[in-house]
Amino acid sequence: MPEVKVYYFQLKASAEAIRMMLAYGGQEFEDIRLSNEEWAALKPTMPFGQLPVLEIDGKKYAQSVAISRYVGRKYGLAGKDIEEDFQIDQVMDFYVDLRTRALAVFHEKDEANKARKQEENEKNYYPVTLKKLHDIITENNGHMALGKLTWADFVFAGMYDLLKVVLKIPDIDEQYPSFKKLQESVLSIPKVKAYCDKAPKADW
Ligand SMILES: N[C@@H](CCC(=O)N[C@@H](CS)C(=O)NCC(=O)O)C(=O)O
Repeated sequence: MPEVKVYYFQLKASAEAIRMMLAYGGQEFEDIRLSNEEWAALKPTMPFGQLPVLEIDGKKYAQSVAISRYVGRKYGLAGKDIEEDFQIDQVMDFYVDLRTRALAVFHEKDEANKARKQEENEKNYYPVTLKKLHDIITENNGHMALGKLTWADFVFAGMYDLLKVVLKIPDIDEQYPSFKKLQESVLSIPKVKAYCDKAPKADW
């Protein structure tokens, strides 16, 4: 078995899908959760100076979605041809647009800008985008694409707790019930559940 390490912070966020898929694939891995001080020393050694990073037998792989796609392919969580892969990728890109926009507000330092962007998203962007995503998941039998479990479901499930924090929609589980159901369906896969039960606790 290859020697596998996942480097990230003491969070689930964008590393959790990778950790859960490794568990799903029965791959043992070293779950390295860095403090800010440890990260400062390691940052120059990482491909893009950011995390998460997956290391396999000393080779480092970066970018959370690219890693998730790669690990997903390894464990039978991708499409059967390039057309099916496209179905997964287009929903993933739609989801990444949402994530990027929400995180931009979350990280905004200027309070006035933050409030303005949040209001704009709440008025014009989140309702349309979240409804679309909810409809996609509903039409796909509770999944992101192809009507079945794929690596995109792991990305959604792993990030959902953080997404809730950054979107600031208190009743999101009730407004878009497919989201919570999708997360629960991934987290209840026996090998994934076994990993989650043992993993260090993190809110998001
Ligand atoms: N597009 C990248 C974004 C990576 C990213 O922004 N990572 C953050 C944590 S989520 C990070 O490494 N921050 C610390 C730093 O930039 O020094 C991905 O999805 O992996």
